Amino acid sequence: MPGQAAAAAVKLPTLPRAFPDDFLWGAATAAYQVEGAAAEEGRGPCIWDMFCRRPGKVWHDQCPDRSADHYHHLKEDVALMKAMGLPAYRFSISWSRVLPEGTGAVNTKGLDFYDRLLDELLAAKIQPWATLYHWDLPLALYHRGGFMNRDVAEWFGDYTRLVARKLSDRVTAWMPLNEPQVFIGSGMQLGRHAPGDQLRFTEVMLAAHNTMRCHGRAVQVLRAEAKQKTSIGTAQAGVNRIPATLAPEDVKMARERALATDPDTMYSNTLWLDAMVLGQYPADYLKGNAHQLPALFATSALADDLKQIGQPLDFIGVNQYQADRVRRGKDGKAETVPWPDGFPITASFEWAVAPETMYWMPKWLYERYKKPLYITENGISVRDWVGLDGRCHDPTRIDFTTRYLRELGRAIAEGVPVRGYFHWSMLDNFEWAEGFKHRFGLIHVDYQTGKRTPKDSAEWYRETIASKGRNIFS
Ligand code: PNW
Repeated sequence: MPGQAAAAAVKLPTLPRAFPDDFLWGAATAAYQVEGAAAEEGRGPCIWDMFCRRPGKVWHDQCPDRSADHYHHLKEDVALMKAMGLPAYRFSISWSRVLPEGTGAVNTKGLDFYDRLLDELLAAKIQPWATLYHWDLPLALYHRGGFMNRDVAEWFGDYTRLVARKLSDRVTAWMPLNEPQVFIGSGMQLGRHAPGDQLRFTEVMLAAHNTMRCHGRAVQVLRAEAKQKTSIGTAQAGVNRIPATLAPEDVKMARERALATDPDTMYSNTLWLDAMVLGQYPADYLKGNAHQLPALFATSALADDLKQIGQPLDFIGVNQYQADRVRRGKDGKAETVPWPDGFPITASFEWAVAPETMYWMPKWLYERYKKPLYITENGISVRDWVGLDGRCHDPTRIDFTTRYLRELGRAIAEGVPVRGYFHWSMLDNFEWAEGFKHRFGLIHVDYQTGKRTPKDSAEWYRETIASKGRNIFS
């Protein structure tokens, strides 16, 4: 408008020179993606073992029966982490390895595997960070209704108690669930992940609600059973929005969208975090789905459930990969801005490279929830292979991670309490419906021989950790 000066662009904090001394560096994996040994030593099948055997569901019908065979390479893998100078390792426990039927009889050998893993990690001075559920529901529990069955919260609580009694003397931090957005949304609504269901929203929401009850129950059990002072959080799929420009109205719109929900979908930050941290479902979600909420939502049971779901948490973990760009549209509403021709994408899912998500999302999540944050996953799939020189050169991963960590440094410079970062992934592994197509590891794995080859990025990460990230900002 003539005469009206454009508002000054939002000013970003300048980059620091290093990460804080007590910043925690780590790398992550998940049981089903790396362990292999699918039918060994008493492990029961999980929903992914069933899903992988449905033709056409996984790329080239691949099954991770062996995968990176971490189950048999435990000592070697921890030695590789030690050589990297890794201070923390995030892994998950396979429910059906310790309880083959999901409830009842314990598989001692399965539990022993995690026992040995923890001993190795502690001997290498690596902090163990444990996820209790990274998408591998025991198949026997799916047969009993899985997350549709209200009893699932007690099943999960019993599993948590068993694990806590055996392992909590050594685990530093716990995350009951990894990315419920994805395992409920893609698994039960979209049918792209195990168990492959395509249910109506009402049923999906009931499953989501029961999933959150699992989370709350597990937090209660961990607080009661933990044998040492423990830190409990959650690992969420960041549903990320970044401003298309630094114009104040674009920043405002992106923030609004990052903290909003859309009806019909499990993909948002606030559906899950409002329930887990604030003990309530977001009003926009209840309104947008008012015509299709489970009957339970109209009863007094809901308030009791939310009390259980909203257990005090010590931190929020977010997994950060990609983002959408948002601006204020002509009608004054938020609109998604298409990426320009030739924009950089990663090998997996053609995700946009959007480092700014590491600045904006922690900042906004902190403003809403006032909890310390960890980046519980961040990384990139690259079409890596071992070269003729016997080494695995992955400059793209180094460049990607440098860009993302710079923006995380910006958030920390502004005072956002981001306490640590876990790279996804420690090892190449099974990428769910994408099979072995994608390689996310700092360490290359030859799935035929089990041979590990640390990539250039593993050496780079070692230098990053040792220099507290000074190499990132110089
Ligand atoms: C995460 N998204 O999945 C999982 O926690 C890992 O198991 C997985 O290997 C890794 O990211 C890489 O894909 C995601 O749609 C799935 O934004 C989907 C999204 C994000 C993360």
